[in-house]
Amino acid sequence: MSVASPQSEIEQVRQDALSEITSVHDRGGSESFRIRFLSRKGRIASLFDLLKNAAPDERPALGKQLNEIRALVQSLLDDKEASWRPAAAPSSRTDLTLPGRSRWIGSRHPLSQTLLDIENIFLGMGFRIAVGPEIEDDYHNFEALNFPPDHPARDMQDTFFISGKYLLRTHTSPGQIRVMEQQQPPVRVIVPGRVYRNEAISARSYCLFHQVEGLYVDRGVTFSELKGTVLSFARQLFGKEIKYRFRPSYFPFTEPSAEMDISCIFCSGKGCRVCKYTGWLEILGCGMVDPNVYRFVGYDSDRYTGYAFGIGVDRVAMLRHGIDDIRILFENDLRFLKQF
Ligand code: 2NL
Repeated sequence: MSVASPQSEIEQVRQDALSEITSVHDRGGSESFRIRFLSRKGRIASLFDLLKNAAPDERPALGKQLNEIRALVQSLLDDKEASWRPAAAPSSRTDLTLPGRSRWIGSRHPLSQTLLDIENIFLGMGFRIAVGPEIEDDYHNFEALNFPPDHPARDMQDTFFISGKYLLRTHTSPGQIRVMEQQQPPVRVIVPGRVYRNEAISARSYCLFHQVEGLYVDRGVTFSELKGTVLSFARQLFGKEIKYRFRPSYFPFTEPSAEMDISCIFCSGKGCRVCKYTGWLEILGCGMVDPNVYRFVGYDSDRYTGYAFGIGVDRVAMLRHGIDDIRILFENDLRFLKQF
C-alpha cells in the first residue's frame, strides 16, 4: 500500500492516463487502457480504496475528486474511440453521392404506333373514326353483313360465343353497321379496334388481332375510287415507289371483292423469305358493299353505292418491323417492347 498522500496518488493516475492514452491507436490498445484504468480492479477502482482510510470529514471532497478523475479518464477513452468512427451519416436519407438515375421514358406499343399512322392517313382523306363494342350480337357481326344463319361463309370466321346471341366480334364491320343504322349517306368512316377469332394459335395467327375497316357510301361511289383510295393509303404508309395489284376475292359482304397486294418492301419484288418468294405482300381486302347489306340498315340500294375495306393492323406492324411471330405482340415482354 502506497504511503503517498491521496492527492498525489490521484495526480499520478491523472498524469499516467493522459500520457498513456496518446499511445492508444486501435481497439486492442483501448481495451487494455480500459482494463488498466477503469475495470473493477483497475487504478481508478484502487483510488476509491482511499475513501475507506480517509477521515469522515474529508470523504465528501475526496469522493468528488475521485468521481472527477474517473469521468476524466472515461472521457479520454471515449474521445479516442470516437475519433476512429466515420463521420456521422447525414441526417437526410438521400445519398447525394449516388450516380443519377434517369427517368424511364416509355414508348408506344408497335401496334398502337401502326394504328395511329393508319388512322391519320384516313383522317387526311376525309374519313372520320367510329368505334363499336367488342362484345357483339350475332345480328351485327354476321346476319346484317350477309352471312345467313347456317351459311357456309360463317366457317371463315369461327368465333368465341359468350351466351345465346352474344359473341366476341370477328371483325370491326359490325361497328360500321351501327354507324349506318344511325345515319343516312353520305358516310365515310373507319372503325379501328380489337377483334377475336377462334383459330389454332401459331406464329401467323392469334386468338385476337386488330383491324381498321373503312366504309364510304354515297351516290355514285365506284370501284375506281376504292382503288385510288387504298392505293393512296398504301403509298403513304409503305412509300411512293411500291408496285401494287388487285386480285379477285370473296367476302360475304362485298361484291365484287378483291385483295390488294404491294410489291415486297424487303426485296422490292425479287422474292425473299418474307414474301415467300412471290415478290408480293397482301395488305388488305376490299370490295363494293353488297346491296343486301343496305337492306339490313335501311339504305336505298338503287340510290347509293359504296366501297369497304379491311386492313390487318398486326400484319402491317409485323411487316414494318420485320416481326415474324404475331404472338410476341401480346406477351408484353420488355426486352421486345423496349426496342420501340
Ligand atoms: C380483310 C377483309 C374487309 C370489309 C372488310 C365491310 C364492312 C361493311 C360492309 C362491307 Cl359494313 N364490307 N368490310 C369489306 C371487305 C373486306 O376485310 O381481309 N380484313 C383484314
